[in-house]
Amino acid sequence: MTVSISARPYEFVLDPKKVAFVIIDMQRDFLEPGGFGAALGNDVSQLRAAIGPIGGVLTACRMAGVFVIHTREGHRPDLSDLNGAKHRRGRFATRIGDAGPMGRILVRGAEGHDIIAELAPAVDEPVIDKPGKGAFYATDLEAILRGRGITQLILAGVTTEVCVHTTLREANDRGFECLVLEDGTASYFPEFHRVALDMACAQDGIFGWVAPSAAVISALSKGAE
Ligand code: C5J
Repeated sequence: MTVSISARPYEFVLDPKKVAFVIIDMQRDFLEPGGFGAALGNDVSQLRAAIGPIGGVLTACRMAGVFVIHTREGHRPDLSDLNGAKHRRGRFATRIGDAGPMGRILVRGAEGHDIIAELAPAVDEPVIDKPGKGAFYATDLEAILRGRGITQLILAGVTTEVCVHTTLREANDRGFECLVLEDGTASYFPEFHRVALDMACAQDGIFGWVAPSAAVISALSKGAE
């Protein structure tokens, strides 16, 4: 049974059996002091507004049996998957791979690389470790989605204009129908967040749809009835 979600630019018809909820990079490195986001000079508290809405949709997805996937941005401890261009960018004092209060910055296995406790993955929810901004680049995400017959994605996480948008564009070109959670995404720059959401659904949905978490939760609860 499909359910209709009130969204921009027009309603999104969701099929709970063919949709995946993809939660992007809700990691301590981006959301907590001392991580990658803070090392770049950002006010990390800006991102916390997305936690509640994501948590609400996560609970609704789990109750409705919707497939959930988490991603983490980070690199191998030997940094062999970190290209020089990414390593050099930013010119900040503490760089990827350097020691920080939560372990090495953006390195797999460090405390900062963990997903925040509030949104901890369940045992049956795959966690995709990605070296890039997009979740499809150099990962097995597409194989996992295709293997389960997934054709629609609900995208949430941080940051709206970087990893969420890159993943949205990658997914769009691969033929997935994407809905971005308006209040379940966040940026260190509120203006970028607003404009990134507008861009996602501009021109009658050039990359997809945008909707608030409440609309998704309400639709999922109907789908589960
Ligand atoms: C960034 C991300 N902003 N997850 N990563 O570097 O958006």
